[in-house]
Amino acid sequence: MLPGADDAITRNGKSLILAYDHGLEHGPVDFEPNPETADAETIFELGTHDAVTAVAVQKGVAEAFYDDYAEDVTLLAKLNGTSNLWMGEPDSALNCSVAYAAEELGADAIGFTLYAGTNGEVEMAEEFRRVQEAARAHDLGVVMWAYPRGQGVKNDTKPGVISYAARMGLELGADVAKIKYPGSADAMAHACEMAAPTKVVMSGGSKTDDRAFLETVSDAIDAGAEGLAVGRNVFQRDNPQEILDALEAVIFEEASVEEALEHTSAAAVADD
Ligand code: FBP
Repeated sequence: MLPGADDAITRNGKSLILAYDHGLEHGPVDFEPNPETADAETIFELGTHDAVTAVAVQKGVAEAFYDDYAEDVTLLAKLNGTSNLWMGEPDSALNCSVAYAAEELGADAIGFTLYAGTNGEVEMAEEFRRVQEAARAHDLGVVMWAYPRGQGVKNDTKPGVISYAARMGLELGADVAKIKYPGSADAMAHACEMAAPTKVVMSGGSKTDDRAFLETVSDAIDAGAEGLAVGRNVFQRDNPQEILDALEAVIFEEASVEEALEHTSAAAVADD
């Protein structure tokens, strides 16, 4: 971890990364709950919300859409990724170089998925080494999608697996490790301690209701996470702006979940 390397993707030391690589990782099915989100412009518009500190996309989406948002949105270029159609051991193709991300796309940070526990872990870690060192040379922050999975991993959200993933972020030189929530605030706190000084952001996961989602985010922040990297829990909602307002309150304004819920329509309905 290089002190300050995550500055470009934080606001007052906290971050909310809007992840939008789902078209590659999961396919168009992820856009079905909110069909206009198939259009990346919808996401870049959300990226202009004050709460969003960076938008994470693959190279092709950045090439097609980022120019119009370069003034208002910080770009995190996700360098590797694989479709859900791939049936082999978990692996992730390097789709974009660090130099291309920095010089052609205008990225401020890069993202890289590392599947510890897969048969391809050694090759992925070697690739991460090349990417991490190139990112240093280009002054780009490094976010590791630290997702243990594959034959070596029976339960990918077990506390010991998640703290191991977080620690790998530190060991391999990530500035930020993006990890799944390990089920409790204590386990999240332990994972954050194991990663330090590498920062930790919580991965959003599949869509849950407003209260459950905000409670998990709030627990993660209280446990020491720097913030959140989230996709479906924002863009699959009927009103993504509202949940961004609520997340801004929890992540940046130390609001309680009750206070944050005031930003959502669920609260408005309850008041009627
Ligand atoms: P979500 O908040 O929608 O879970 O997005 C976070 C993310 O890491 C995305 O960047 C990625 O596309 C997706 O999750 C991968 O999910 P998984 O590999 O668990 O299916």
